Amino acid sequence: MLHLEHQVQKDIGVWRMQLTKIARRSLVELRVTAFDFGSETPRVVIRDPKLLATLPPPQSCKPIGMKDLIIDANFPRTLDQRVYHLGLRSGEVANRIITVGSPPRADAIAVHLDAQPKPFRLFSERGFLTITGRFKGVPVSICSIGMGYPNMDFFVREVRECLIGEMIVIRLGSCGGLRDFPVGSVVVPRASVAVTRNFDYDFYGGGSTKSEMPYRISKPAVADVELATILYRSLDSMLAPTRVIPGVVNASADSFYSSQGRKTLFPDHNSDLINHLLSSVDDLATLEMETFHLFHLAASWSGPPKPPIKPATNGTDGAATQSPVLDTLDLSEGDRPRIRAASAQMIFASRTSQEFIVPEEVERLESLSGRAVLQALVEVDIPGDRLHPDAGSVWT
Ligand code: R1P
Ligand code: URA
Repeated sequence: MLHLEHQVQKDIGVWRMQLTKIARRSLVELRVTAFDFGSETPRVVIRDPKLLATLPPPQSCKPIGMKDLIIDANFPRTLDQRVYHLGLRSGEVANRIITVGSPPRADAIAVHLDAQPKPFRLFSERGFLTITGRFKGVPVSICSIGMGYPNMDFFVREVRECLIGEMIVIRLGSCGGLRDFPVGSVVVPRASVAVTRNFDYDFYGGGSTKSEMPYRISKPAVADVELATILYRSLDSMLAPTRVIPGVVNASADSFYSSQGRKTLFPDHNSDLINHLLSSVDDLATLEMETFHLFHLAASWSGPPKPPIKPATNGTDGAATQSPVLDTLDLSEGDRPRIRAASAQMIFASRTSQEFIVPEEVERLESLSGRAVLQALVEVDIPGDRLHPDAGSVWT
């Protein structure tokens, strides 16, 4: 504990030197509400809305991130507490989130947000776009994250650091259909598997190795059942006559091309991949690139770290000592805020008929599906004590 306090004081000392221009008050007074015990140097995260309000306001036109002074190599943040790639800080992202792949899709969905308060909009230097406002009075965020597992990883981990309480995420993305569903249908998968290129396979030499397969299929990661049910009902009622299909399985690939069985100029050894996937994964219906990682991270997150109880070393009777701040983090399993995830997948490409969706249909589908996802998000019940505080947030 003494060691910890020493480290925290050291960090605060560095901050004090560098932040005096920004916040003319004693940093020792800060209400520090998150600690990371996993790294050698405990990390201090400010979530106190009053303090955050004294830091510079968000600059929606200036990209934030890589050129700012960063104070922690383990979980990089700028001095004004912004995460490194999304550029957000606490109070700029809501508990209920729709995540999409492209900024125009995010903007098309943002049209449905309430006019007041005016939605907050932040583009990060790395191309992540966050729009936060209210839908039917409920705080929501729309996050455009780009493509693939790494971007989903940045999004989930960095948003989780900016949020107090539950994190409810619905991905709205496009996909390829592997069954006879028409393009323009929407799928709500119950689970997803990862399909990854096996880099140990002999791709250059003709693939003679018998022991290695060119692609690997993971075990499934599952959607949150209640969230997926609410999502399906909302899409089904708002998209008619569009077909909405629940309960199938998705595969998230690490390439749009090779590990989705497409032919390019590269020797990808994938001519039999789609048949292999269909025969190996029950109920497989779609291929895209992010859902597995979202479900996997949501399932593996077990809440903020529980503070370790360390024996006292200051000559007392050895009883455990903890600060009042740390005590507030000592949550039992059932109390821990969760990450709950589901996915809505719009079939843009039919891999059976080779059809591709037309642009006018994309526009209609993205807007209607976006509205249905927002509706699903606001129908999810989050107890008041698991909501990020309104005070100091961009949605007040
Ligand atoms: C490929 O074209 C991209 O489209 C799909 C895939 O998952 C991949 O990201 O999703 P989005 O439409 O959300 O980007
Ligand atoms: N997105 C994908 O990842 N694959 C498709 O076939 C269509 C959209």
